[in-house]
Amino acid sequence: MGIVSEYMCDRTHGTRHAIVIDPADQTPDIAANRALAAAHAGSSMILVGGSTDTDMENVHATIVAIKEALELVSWAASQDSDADAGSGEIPVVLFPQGATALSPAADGITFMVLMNSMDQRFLIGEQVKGAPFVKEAGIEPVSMGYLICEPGGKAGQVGKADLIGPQQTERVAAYAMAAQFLGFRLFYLEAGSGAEYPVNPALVKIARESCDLPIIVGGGIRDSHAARAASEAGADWIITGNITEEYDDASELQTVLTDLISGIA
Ligand code: 1GP
Repeated sequence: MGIVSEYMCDRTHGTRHAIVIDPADQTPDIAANRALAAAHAGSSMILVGGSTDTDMENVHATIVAIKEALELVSWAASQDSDADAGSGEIPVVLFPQGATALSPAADGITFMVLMNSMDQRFLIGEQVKGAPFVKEAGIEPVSMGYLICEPGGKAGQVGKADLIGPQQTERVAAYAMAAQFLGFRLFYLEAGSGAEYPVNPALVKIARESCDLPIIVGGGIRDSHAARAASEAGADWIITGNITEEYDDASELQTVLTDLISGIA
């Protein structure tokens, strides 16, 4: 197992938090400031990706800016024993829309199958297209079963997902088992970025009971209450995207994320 895989699959920490940065929505500098605020608030990973309008150029520039910012803070912390340490240690991982939005600067990539897509492209097409780049660049792939639940948002539409309803526990159980049997390392339950409501905690709970994989939950989580509900249902990772983009002021964002993370720690 590679370093990023080991880090993401380590279930001894309790629930951890990660932000997702969409390079289509912000400049690399703003992304870097937001990533820093998240790291200071206690986030454990930065995912970079989006459903539309990302390409090699904006993804690469964003990842380079984030990594430089985190490294600088890490270096400063190593020079000053009173400083807030640890921010430089968190991985920056690709969470791509497809094979045309990759960067060799990433620490790893969630190498995913959109399990409930009706489109061959998201089941195996993009993966085959992107594999040579991932190999050549030496980016660590972490295989992931990705399942989109209602309301699904843009990810559901773009990915042509046959969405999982909030009460479809047996369906989720079967997908979770299949994800494990297929050898995936992670299982992600997605409600869609900006979703009006997050994944039903009952679906998280049945996924937890049906496989041994780390469970990632994202989409529509905007406060500590929703984060806690997912965490208590068995989520290993809570992902937030949109709330990160609502704050231009880094210290305000840090406060909001600190509150959200305190709900799951
Ligand atoms: C990324 O869906 C998450 O997978 C992010 O969702 O933007 O709603 O936090 P939000």
